[in-house]
Formats: sequence, C-alpha cells, structure tokens
Amino acid sequence: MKAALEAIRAAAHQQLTEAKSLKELDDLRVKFLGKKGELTAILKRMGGLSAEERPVVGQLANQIRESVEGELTARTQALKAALLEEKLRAETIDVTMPGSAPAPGHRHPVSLVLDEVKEIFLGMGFDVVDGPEVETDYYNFEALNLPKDHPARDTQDTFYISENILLRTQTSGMQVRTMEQRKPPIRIIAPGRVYRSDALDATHSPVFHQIEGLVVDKGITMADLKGCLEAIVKRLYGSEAVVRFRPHHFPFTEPSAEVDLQCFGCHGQGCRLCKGEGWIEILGCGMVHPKVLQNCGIDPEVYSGFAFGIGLERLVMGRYTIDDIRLFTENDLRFLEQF
Ligand code: 2U9
Repeated sequence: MKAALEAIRAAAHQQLTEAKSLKELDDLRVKFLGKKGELTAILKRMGGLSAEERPVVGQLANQIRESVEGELTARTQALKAALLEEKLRAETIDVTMPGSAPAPGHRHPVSLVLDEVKEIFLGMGFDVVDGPEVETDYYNFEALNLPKDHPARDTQDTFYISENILLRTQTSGMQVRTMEQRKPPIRIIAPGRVYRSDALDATHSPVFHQIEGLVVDKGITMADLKGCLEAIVKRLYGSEAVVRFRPHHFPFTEPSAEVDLQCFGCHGQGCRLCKGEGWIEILGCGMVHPKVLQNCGIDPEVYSGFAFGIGLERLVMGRYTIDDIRLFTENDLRFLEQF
C-alpha cells in the first residue's frame, strides 16, 4: 500500500508538472484528490490493515494529500501568472509608435470670405444678425414694399411652402425684425443662405448666400451710403479698387443704385473677365424707402437709413477666380482642398 501511495505521489507530480492549462489542473485535482479519486480509493482500503500499519499508512496518505495539494496550488498560481503575463504582452501599446493622424478638413471658401466680411463690418461697429430661412410672406415681401401683386416679385422666383410661408429669397426679414425690436441708431448686417427657383448654371444657383446690411439713424444721407460702401469695397478688393454708383431700382430703396467695380483685369478697357464692359457689378444699395421704415415702426420724418445687398458667392468667385458657382455645392475634394 505504501508503494501504491508513493506511485500516486510520483504520478501526480509528473502530471502536474506537465499540465498546460487550468482545466487540466482541475481535472488532475479530481483524479487524485476527489471523492472518487485515486487517494480516496486507497484510504477506503485501510480497514484491511493491521492496527500497527494503519497510523503509519494514514500519516503517509495525509502527507501525500498535502504534498499534492501544495503542488496543485503552486502550479495553478504559476499558470495563472503565466497567462496574465501573456495577456499583458499581447495587449501592450507602444506609445512611441506614430499615430494615424486624422486628415484635417478645409474651411469652405464661402465661409472663409464670409468671416472676413463679418470682421470688416464688426470693426466698423455693425452687429451681425441671423434668422430663419423659412420665412413668412410678410417679412420677405410685404414689409419691404412688395405687396402680393407687385411685378418685382416675379424677378425673385420663389419657393413657396404654403400661401404665406416661403424659403426666403433675401435676408431682408432680419432687418425688418431688427427695426421692429430696436430703436435707432441701427447698424447691422444679415448674412445668410437664400433660395430662388432659378435653373442651375455656371453663374446661377437656386441656393446662395447674401450679405445684406442696414444703417438707420437721424440724418443718414446718400453720402453716408457712398462713403461706407466705398470703404468696404476698398477693404475687400484693396485700396486701389475703383467703384462707380449706377442708378437702379429696387422696391425697398429710393433712390437705389448698383455698385460696379472697375475691372482689375483691364482697368476699365474691357476684357474677357468683364465681358468687354470694363466694370463688374458687385452689389446693390439705396436709401431705405420711407414706406419700409414706416412698416417697421420707424418714423421716416425723424429717421433715414441706407441698405445694401451683396451676393456672397459672386464675391468669393472674384476673390479666388472661380468661374463656376456649382463648384461651391458639389463637394469635390479636389476643389475644397485648395482652401
Ligand atoms: C430692408 C430695407 C432694404 C436690401 C438691398 C439690394 C439692394 C441688392 C442683391 C445683391 C445681389 C441681391 O444677392 S443679390 O442677388 N441685393 O441689390 N439689397 S438694397 O435692402 C433692404 C433690405 C432690408 C428693411
């Protein structure tokens, strides 16, 4: 029996040493120490031993149980440590490796120029106001001296949502709201996206941006309009820029004018850039119509003002010599990455 016990010790030692997983170790624990295990089987047979042999064999059996248990614990700990080590090694992050840098985007040229224009106006004491692109007929047309049957409405092909709700064709609603809410002096610009039911081609888009402006105070004259707009044009196009004011008509301003920039390609001689004209139209403007002031709760006997509108895409196209307005909305990276 002693020999059988020693054989168990040897076998257990051998197999525990060779075990490669926690599962194998657990199987060995059951095999050697479990209720139906080899050691238990031998202890069950101790009843057949003599009174002298029994304590000796019992002691040996206990020693072997302790020894196998000890080895099991040691092997389990060693294997767990090895497994942890392996896991840590597999998950190691080399913080000195170069990262995969996210490709930075580019600012849209329309945003770049708009920010520049805003900065110029802010520096001249203007506030920037923003408002809804879905507008009421009143704020887009009626308040601006364009009643329902006015022929000038035809020139701004409008996307109607319902009879009185539309996509704004100009940002003027914001000037109207500002006059309703604030007392003069008022100096604001209202930049934003506008919509017109135009066919898309190289120079027309059904969606584009305007920068409209409004100044209202006591004693504002056409001279203020000219001085202010000339200063702005020089800031935008350089101090050498030459402008002319050409009479025009808008329902919301009286008198009205369009401002042309002398073509920088030919200095007014006429070339391909200005289509032989020598001048390039850059904005519209005028003295706010007394009826419009009145509609907005401002007494035209006390106050006067001027307003202007700039087509932003056209300004950007001039700045970067872009010849097709469709490039702004096509999202072609080869175009956008140049800015
Ligand atoms: C109020 C009173 C007057 C805004 C104005 C223009 C002239 C103008 C065009 C420029 C190019 C539109 O984008 S475009 O096609 N705009 O010529 N806009 S005066 O006048 C206003 C606005 C609001 C209360």
